[in-house]
Amino acid sequence: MPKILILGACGQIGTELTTKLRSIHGKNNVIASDINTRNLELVHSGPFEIIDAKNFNAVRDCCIDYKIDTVYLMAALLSATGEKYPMEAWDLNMNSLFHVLNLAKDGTIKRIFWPSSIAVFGPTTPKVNTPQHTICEPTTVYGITKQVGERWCEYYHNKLGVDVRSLRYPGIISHKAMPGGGTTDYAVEIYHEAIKTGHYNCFLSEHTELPMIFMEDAIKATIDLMEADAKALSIRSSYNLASISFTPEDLANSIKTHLPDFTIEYNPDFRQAIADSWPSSIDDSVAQEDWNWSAQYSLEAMTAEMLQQLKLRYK
Ligand code: AKB
Repeated sequence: MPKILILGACGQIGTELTTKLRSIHGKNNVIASDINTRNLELVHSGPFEIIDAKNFNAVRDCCIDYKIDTVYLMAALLSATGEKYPMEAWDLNMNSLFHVLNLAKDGTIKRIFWPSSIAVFGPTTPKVNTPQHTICEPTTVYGITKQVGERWCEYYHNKLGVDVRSLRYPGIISHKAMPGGGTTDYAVEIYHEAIKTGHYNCFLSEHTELPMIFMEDAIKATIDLMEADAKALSIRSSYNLASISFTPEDLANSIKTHLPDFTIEYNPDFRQAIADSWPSSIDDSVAQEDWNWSAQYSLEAMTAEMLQQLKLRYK
């Protein structure tokens, strides 16, 4: 059984990753940690430690105390927050990565998952079916941290033998924990507002097409990659990952098939420029070839599931 530490476990992905990994490996083999205890359900569902991922000694001591072999580093400041707090984003996103890379280099831990993002791409990247290997000139602080992080992951693998694995996540849509500080967050907020008020004020314009993925698929991709045979992996920077691409208008229309009275208005803010710098669709054929990746959820299936789950929550 692997012994796993999740840093940033109370966030949008960490919450569901922790639950899934505990169901696979047993709750006592999956240590959840975050900077605070904001998700009480998670805190009480198995071992939990308060850890600031920027604090090397705290991360190292936890790895030693629990004899951790695998770390999922999910703590990060995302694109919109990164523009407001550039130095904080650099500090958290880079130093937490160096801490776990160095723990693997020293042999304290054996395997790392680190999320990258479609934010590594920029306005000079081909926008449609963005290839695995292409121009990456990100224009956001978050994108810069992810691009630099990818280079360091590949360096630590090639030069120092570190088993680090990574995915370039698209926007992730889920109904459990809310995302925070991202540009793709509109695609989660819209479902909550559709159920709560029947109206959404969208911060992106109606034709802004972005790559997205439903949480179930994102978790499956993460676990499949971590379970893949190391010899099959040709990418040690970060794999392109694709599922569905849609615009706010497409999403509103899919909600209207269930809630015909739903209305939407568009008032783009500073996040529009971030979205405009990102691809509209991603080519993930290398992930398909190396570790058999394929997504399950369509926009229609995701909308049906999101609305059903949120109706139960808000009823
Ligand atoms: C964001 O919008 O910042 C994130 C991402 C695409 O990495 N969801």
